[in-house]
Amino acid sequence: MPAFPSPKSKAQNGTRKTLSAEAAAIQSSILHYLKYKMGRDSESATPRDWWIATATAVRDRMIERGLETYKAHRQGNVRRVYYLSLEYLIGRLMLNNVINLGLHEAIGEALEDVGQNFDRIRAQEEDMGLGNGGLGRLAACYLDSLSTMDLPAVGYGIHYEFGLFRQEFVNGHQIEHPDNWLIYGAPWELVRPEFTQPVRLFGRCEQVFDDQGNFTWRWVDTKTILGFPYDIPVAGYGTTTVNILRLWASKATEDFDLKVFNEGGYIEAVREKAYGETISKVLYPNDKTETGRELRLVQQYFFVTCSLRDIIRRHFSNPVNGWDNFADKQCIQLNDTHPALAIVELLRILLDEEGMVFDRAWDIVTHVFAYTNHTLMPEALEKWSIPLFQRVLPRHLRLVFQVNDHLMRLCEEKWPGDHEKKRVVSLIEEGGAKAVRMANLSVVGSFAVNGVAELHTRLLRAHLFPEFDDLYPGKFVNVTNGITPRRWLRACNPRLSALITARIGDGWPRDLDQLKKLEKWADDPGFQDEFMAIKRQNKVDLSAIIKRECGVEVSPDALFDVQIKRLHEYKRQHLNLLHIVALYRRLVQNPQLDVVPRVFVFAAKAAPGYDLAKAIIKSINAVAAHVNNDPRVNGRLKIAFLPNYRVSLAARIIPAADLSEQISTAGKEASGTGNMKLALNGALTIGTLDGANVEIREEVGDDNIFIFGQTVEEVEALRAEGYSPRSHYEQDEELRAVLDWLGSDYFVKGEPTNLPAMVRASLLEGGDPFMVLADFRSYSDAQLKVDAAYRDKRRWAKMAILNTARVGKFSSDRSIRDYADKIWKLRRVAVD
Ligand code: 26Q
Repeated sequence: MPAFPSPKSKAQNGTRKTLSAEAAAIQSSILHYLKYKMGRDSESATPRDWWIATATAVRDRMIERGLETYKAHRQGNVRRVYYLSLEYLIGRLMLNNVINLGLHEAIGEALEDVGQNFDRIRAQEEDMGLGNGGLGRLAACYLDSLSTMDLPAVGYGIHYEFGLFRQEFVNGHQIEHPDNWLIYGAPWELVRPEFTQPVRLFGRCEQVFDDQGNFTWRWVDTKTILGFPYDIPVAGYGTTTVNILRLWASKATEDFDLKVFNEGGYIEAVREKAYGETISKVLYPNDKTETGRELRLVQQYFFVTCSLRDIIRRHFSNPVNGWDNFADKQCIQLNDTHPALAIVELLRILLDEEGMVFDRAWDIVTHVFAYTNHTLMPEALEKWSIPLFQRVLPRHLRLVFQVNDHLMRLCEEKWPGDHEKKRVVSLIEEGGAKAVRMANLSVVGSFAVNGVAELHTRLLRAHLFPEFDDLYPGKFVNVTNGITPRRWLRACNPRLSALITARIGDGWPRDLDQLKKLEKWADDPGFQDEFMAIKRQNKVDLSAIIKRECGVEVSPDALFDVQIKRLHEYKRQHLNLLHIVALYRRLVQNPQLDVVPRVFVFAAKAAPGYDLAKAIIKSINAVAAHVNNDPRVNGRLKIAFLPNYRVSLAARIIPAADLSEQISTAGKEASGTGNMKLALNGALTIGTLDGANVEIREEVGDDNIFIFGQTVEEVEALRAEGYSPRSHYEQDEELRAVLDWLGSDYFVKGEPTNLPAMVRASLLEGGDPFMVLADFRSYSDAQLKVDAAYRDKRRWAKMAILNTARVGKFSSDRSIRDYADKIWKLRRVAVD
């Protein structure tokens, strides 16, 4: 640490202020990095220089705690959990890190003292967008909770060079751009070349005799690349624990195909070398057109083998450890099936490298892994075609068959002669193109399988995996998702956080059930006024963002109606759109109509190859452009589709929301987590009985939520009897008019393609697979109830307060406690 002569420098206004010791120390550290890392002094530094210097100074403090944490875990030879996820949707780290480290005030002081502003500096940070949506954000929330609860954990993932695409709208159409988040450097991460791992791919299998005279398999003629780790420290809130997130980047080996090179194939050798760097280049968007891509399989294997070897290395770095206690000390959580190859890879290592017999190896494997399922939709379950699997991982494919033989014997014992049972549980899909079923592999290879909400887990057991539930009693458990209150209240909503702390003290960020204490002021007009004044101020802030990003002027006194999530048919953004068009029509047909002024806020990315999702975006934008500028509407209806939805934008929208749209077809949304963030910030939910909405209703009470639409049972019954969207179209005059209006060229006059007509067609000729039309009237009626509630300011305030007060259950700390108790059997480890 350099000696800076005076930690007390002059603020720009010329006044001198005495800094706290902590502020002085961090200021000295920031100025050091500004000079020796960025090559700047405070005069010449740009905001970006300040941000990197500040982040580096903060990182130093995390490294110190990280070393202590690692020491405590190693010395205790403690049981650890490894969270394997292809996605981490982290967003920005600066504010959360300084809050978790307890440095928020000191940093603000230190920067102000040199004429800088912390909020302006932290705005320089690029979002780390290494995920698609809910699943990736869940992984990020869980890391925060694992550290906060002092649980020994390592997150593993891929160091994508490009995260999820950046979205822009051109004439209302989504345009994708690469997300070059690393371009100005990534100051949080630490490179760890000493833990580089080799990764073998392709090649073929051959049988040879080993030293014991056994005929065994060898995987030969493989190509080798390298996995290069980057560590991101993850600090807990108000505790010393700093766990790490280790992300693997691929590199070519130096001697990559020297043979080709020496034979004069220079260009070919360089091309092959480039392949090595391609593997971690880009995050795949969750896109049905992208299924079955070889590079995606290679990514999965790459990350899985690097992580497993790292886990094994760490286990054996303690001489008292061996394979006998591997499953006692190490537990691996699979975030969906994306890392499920780990099951086969560990089996391969035990059989081929450690020379174990199958039964012992399989026994170890099946005591290490646990699997989280995030979807019931059959088309979203991962499958890999056998020829592709064979080409990339020939040895692993044989092992899949071997495990399948084992499974078939188990089935024969349980259901003698029942071939249908065997067909459905098999790891291999037969008939047509053969494929490996990754979900089945995950269930068979894990000691626990969990769904992510009560309803989801019930359907998982009853509909998706009934045979497995029979075969493995007790394997299926529920862990309802959660969100970290540090990011999703404390950091993103400082005004509400301050109000809450003033009333109930500062214990709530680590014990969210304490919010219940707010209930006693739900009817108190003074508290209601303060609560709603904060909501209004947050809406003023969001209005400025809407003006800047969409060019739309909105009033903070309108009801802010928010739907923010990936664009997908099952999430039914088009149901929301149909209601907006219906409202617009009522207004223009009856100009005196007394409606509650509303701002409809959307934010969503569509997968690049998902044409209907893109058509829905275009349709919302087209209706927005029209409605926002219709003088007859007189500002009572505004629609803002904010581009480039991402974590840092969510953090601005959520505190300003009055109404949270959670309107998926019942049975389709596994959980949802945006619903929890919005309720926590005092938005009321309008929603179906789907995913975690069911549990949100249980917590907040029937009077404080707007439930509509068909239940799962009703959806199933309707499907069984034959659903006819036409009949709804014919019987509901308004719905018919809205669909026909949308399907005309009215909103897209003069444009070459009519995408709203495509949306209409999907709902009629397309059969309306997500039953939008069946739920339209019930949704529209529920929206009338929302209006009535909003008109009564006292009633609304009470409902909003009770939402905040009653959603403590959805803290990710509770989820992690559930995982630790029910699945991981993991204990807290105090770090000095
Ligand atoms: C698959 C194959 C190829 C490329 C990408 C993918 C892929 C990537 C991401 C498939 C799925 C995902 C993400 C799924 C996801 O986010 N699911 C959501 O998980 C949340 C956390 O549990 C739930 O709250 C949501 O209900 C669920 O939709």
